[in-house]
Amino acid sequence: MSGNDSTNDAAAQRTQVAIVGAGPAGLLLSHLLYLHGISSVLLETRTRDYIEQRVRAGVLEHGTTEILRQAGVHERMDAEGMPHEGIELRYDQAAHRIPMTDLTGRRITVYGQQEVVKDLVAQRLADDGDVRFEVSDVAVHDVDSERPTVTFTQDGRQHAVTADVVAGCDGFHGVCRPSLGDTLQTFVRDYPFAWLGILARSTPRTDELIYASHDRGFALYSMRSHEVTRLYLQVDTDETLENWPDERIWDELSQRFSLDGAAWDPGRGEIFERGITPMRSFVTEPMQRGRLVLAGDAVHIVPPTGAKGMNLAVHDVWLLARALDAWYSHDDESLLRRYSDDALLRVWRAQHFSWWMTSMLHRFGDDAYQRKLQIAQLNNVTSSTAYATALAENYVG
Ligand code: FAS
Ligand code: PHB
Repeated sequence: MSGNDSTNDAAAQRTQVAIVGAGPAGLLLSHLLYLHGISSVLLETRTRDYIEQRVRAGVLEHGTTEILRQAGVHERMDAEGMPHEGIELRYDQAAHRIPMTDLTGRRITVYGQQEVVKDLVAQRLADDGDVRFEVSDVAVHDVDSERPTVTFTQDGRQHAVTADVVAGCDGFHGVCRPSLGDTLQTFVRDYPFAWLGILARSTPRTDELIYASHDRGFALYSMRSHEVTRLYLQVDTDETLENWPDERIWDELSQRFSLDGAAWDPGRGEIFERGITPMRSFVTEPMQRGRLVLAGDAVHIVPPTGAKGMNLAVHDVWLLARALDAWYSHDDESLLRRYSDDALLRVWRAQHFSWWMTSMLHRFGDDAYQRKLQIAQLNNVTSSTAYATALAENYVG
């Protein structure tokens, strides 16, 4: 077969929505469109195993669990997810519970992002969804036309998918954002620290999450099940996992979670997953151009302190699916035209909340004034119902 045969073989497939990226955003969008009777092709560079094992977010806000229930992909979440009604703020050697459900009537659900991904992949495949794993050389073309196209390579052959709309759900390092062209504006804030995250085989010692603001730095106690804990430590941006053997991780966590002047043992166990995540706030505006629309981490990033990343991605695609349904079902393009404006209202609210939680809880070097402000803020939040309610409303979503 000659070199150009593969090109000739690439018959341009036709679909309504071409989706780039099979993270929570792309997978949920593909499923929501299916429920509306809208066809899509979903392209993913990684393998199915890889995306289903990738450890990331852990907290589903109220709105996200409602969207997943309405979409019919909630069975395992409801069976295995852990409903939580409060969080604990720990500072100055004392524990302070924020009774979120008492204050808002809503709760969060602790259920790993990779579990959401597994549920969505299973549902798409059960519905014969067109999901292409291990593609490469993905490129977006003609986004200002009425027939944008996505080209890619799979199994050594070039392919092309022509659509009415291209949805860029390919995360922060994806290829779609640059196609927004030079009209876009980016807003960035980098933080002088990162998070070292671990998964450990250990029975959780608490029923709820603990956010600890210690003079040595921030720490977070979370979980994935009754047998696995998820813990994070604030570390310097240039830290490496090699500098953090298990013993050092556990000792540092014990110090940062200390109570009443004594170290607090988070429950040691085998650490079977670890990683370091940089912390940044990032937004691109607008989130669309012509027939290209972006959703999730492809167009915004929040520091995970507010547990908003994945929840924002879910909200974006819920708005986008609703807009595309109005366009296809009623020839009403108004929601699609204002998708970016509508999504950015919630994006910026989550940006502010994530920045506020990050600024309140992390150590910023030896800035003694900042530390005093943080303690004053924490005293406010843990003594004022109004302040606690504001935190709870933003956290539960
Ligand atoms: P994703 O990045 O999840 O998915 C994008 C997908 O596109 C990926 O599968 C990628 O392989 C694929 N892709 C990339 N380029 C492509 C191309 N050219 N062609 C085709 N496919 C392509 N959020 C929290 O709330 N709490 C946390 O603790 C937390 N921890 C995180 C840790 C890390 C290391 C990272 C990176 C993020 C973390 N987040 C956390 C945020 C995270 O959960 C995101 O908000 C969430 O994954 C967003 O989902 P998507 O927008 O679908 O993007
Ligand atoms: C998690 O469980 O991974 C988690 C929980 C809360 C956060 C961030 C991450 O703010």
